[in-house]
Amino acid sequence: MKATELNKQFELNQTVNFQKISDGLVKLVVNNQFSTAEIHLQGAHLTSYCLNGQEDIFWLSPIANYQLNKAIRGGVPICWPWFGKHPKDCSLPQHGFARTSEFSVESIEESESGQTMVKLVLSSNQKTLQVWPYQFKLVVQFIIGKTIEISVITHNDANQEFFLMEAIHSYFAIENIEHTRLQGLNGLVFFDQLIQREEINRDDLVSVSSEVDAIYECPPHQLILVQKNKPALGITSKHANSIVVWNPWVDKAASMSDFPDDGYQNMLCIESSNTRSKVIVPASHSHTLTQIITPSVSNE
Ligand code: TA6
Repeated sequence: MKATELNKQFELNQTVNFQKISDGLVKLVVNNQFSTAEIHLQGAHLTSYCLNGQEDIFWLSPIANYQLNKAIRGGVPICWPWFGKHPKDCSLPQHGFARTSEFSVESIEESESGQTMVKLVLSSNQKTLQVWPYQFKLVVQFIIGKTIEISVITHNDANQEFFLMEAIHSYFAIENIEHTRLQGLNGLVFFDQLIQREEINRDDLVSVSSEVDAIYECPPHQLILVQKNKPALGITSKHANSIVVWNPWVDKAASMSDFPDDGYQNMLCIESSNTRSKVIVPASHSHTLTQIITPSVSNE
């Protein structure tokens, strides 16, 4: 549906506006009393969230692609219904097909407390059934206010159970990666994707000084992202069996055409996810993965 039609259908006292980007792509801009956000209908891909008057919580590549069937580099891509390479067919897109699929708008509402609640939906179709043979309805829900809550809600409309892997693949904006720590992963087992081996993390404050691609198992509900000159940020996960921590560092950053060579210094991916073991969704049941970001928390 075009931006003009969407603006007519979902006019919400000037707090939401649909804008045409390019290539027929449309993004939703939310501007309420607490914060602003931008969500692309392709992939239900959030690319910005700021408390009013403050800096963006998320990192977005300045050389990202905005094209049909291309994932945007940065913000919060939704990896679904698989994570990483497809387990059987490497010709299929990495991280599943949700992030390059066209979502439609199910609803946009304002809560009594002034939050904006957006639901975008992708239902199984001929194209998805060719790569993933199950009937489904995928809803990505955003609750935008003093915090931002992102939920990936999978409805199994098939007559059999299915398995899935998924990640809310959040790129957090970092002032300086060398002065950044991630608190709360002490003692956890993690799978190091770079050396394909399980390790145990012994640091309560995880730092990054080289390429990291780690999948932490059975994470705590809340992590805290600590930076030198910025408020500590709370990252809460619900129904996640893993947390992925990724920074490409120098060489991998240079190898990506949509990622600035020095971009690794100002981003860190912290992903609420189900990647170390598959999620089983029984027929006619649903599963919800959630990440809640609180822009300023105490890290005492
Ligand atoms: O979440 C970490 C990861 O799986 C890395 O291995 C890296 O591939 C990253 O995702 C980005 O993947 P993308 O397909 O968006 O380039």
